[in-house]
Amino acid sequence: MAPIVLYSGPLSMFGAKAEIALREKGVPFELVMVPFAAGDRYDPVHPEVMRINPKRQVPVLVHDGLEIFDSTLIFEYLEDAFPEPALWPKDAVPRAQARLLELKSDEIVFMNIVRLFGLEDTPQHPVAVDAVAKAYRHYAELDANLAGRDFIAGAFSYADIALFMAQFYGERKGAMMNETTPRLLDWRTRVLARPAVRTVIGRMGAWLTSQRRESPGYIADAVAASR
Ligand SMILES: N[C@@H](CCC(=O)N[C@@H](CS)C(=O)NCC(=O)O)C(=O)O
Repeated sequence: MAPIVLYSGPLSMFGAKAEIALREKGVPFELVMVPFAAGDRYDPVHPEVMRINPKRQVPVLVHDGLEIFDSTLIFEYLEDAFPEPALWPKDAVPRAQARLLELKSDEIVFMNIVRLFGLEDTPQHPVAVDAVAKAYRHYAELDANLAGRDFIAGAFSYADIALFMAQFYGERKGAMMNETTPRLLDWRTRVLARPAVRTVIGRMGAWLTSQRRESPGYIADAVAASR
């Protein structure tokens, strides 16, 4: 079987989702880092990304003749192709609930965080206030949901990977998790302790530092370990 190739980018939160999943599965892969334009506006230029993904976005995954894009679709392929260790719950209802949580991280938490891009220095801007309020509303729901659980869908799952990456951007852009959601803070510590997560987030933090950009304090150990 040909090795998996993952096209990602140094600051790609969706690429990081796919890479963390590959590492959690213990599947060997080749990582191609696609150069991005400066700032947070991405501009992948790799010819393979442009050929495979009409949206010109990373992540893109190539495996044995299969060429797919979109981090959530990549999760589904990895689960089908490499069932162990399982990263979705087994039964239909908890599985659907976990998938919904994964989708909400991308499409509710992260989409509100995207609204903060460019407003980092004007947190009182009405758009920023609204975006943070919406992200916090979701954090509060997740915090309540974590009562009696270590991870947001029970066992560690793709839903945790997606939320971890969304909140990482929230931390950088002004929707930081705080003591009003203490279970989420503990959850974050648990997720960050996973070697797959530490590796990917540590390298991302080191990249930010190399560009003289700030990286959240809570990943400092992972960044130091990645050097
Ligand atoms: N829904 C897609 C989103 C992918 C995405 O937005 N990728 C960003 C990098 S994190 C990108 O390549 N953006 C470049 C662009 O939109 O031109 C996924 O889950 O993979």
